[in-house]
Amino acid sequence: MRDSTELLGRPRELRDRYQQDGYVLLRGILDPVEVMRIRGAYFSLFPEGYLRPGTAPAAGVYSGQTAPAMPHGVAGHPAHTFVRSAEYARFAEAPRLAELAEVLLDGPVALLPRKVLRHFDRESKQASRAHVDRAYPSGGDMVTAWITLGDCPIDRGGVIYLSDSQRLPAEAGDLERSVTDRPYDPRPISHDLAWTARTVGGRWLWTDFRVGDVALHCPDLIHASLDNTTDIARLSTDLRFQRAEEPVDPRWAVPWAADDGA
Ligand SMILES: O=C(O)CCC(=O)C(=O)O
Repeated sequence: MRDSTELLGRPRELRDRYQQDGYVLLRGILDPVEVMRIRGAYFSLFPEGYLRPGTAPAAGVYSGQTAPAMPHGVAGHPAHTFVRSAEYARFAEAPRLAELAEVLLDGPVALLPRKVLRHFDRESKQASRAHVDRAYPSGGDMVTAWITLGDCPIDRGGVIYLSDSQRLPAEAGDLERSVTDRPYDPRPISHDLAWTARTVGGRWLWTDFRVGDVALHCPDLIHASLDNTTDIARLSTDLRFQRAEEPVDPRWAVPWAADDGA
């Protein structure tokens, strides 16, 4: 990924870069101590045994056990609880993030209440399929902030972007959805990322994310995430901002649950 941190403080150039690339990667814009505090608060919610004994919650070192019993993000799972906490709300509502979204969307923005928390450990054998956020309606023009909650080097499975895919005609993704492990779901393009790049064109762009970094992408940029092949849990949040004057899709006006179907 191209690093656009040098454009902070030059709003017009940052917006131009976002429009050109479909994303901007900004290094070190959040306080690492605060981000690690949030990471620690989340992992503190897990039952004893989930984290490796003797390690701090903020380290998020997976013990190899598969607790908790319920799937990620459904009622009763720590992610479901955490996205409803005042602590997480304060983090998500940081003025720094909304200010950046205002620069990219060129006007006042609103943070959508449906804020997603993604946690993948090695055992989950899960990552995000290639998709565009436009396929998950939330209203009009919007920008997604992908925030790593802790370091996320490539082997921990961060977000990746398919270069220039935001320029594809809207129908391109629909036409190509022939290789998918979710044939009943028209939203993901494919679980096969190599096939997606070969078919749609472009290169997958990646980076080693460090705590404090944020990537912001437009709703038409194809993105996915990689497998976590390490013992350290990967944790991130997706925050979506849209122009303040636009109506909010009711599905995005309520807190996220992994099984809400939105
Ligand atoms: O963090 C990831 O794996 C990507 C999540 C994502 O793109 C989404 O929730 O729309």
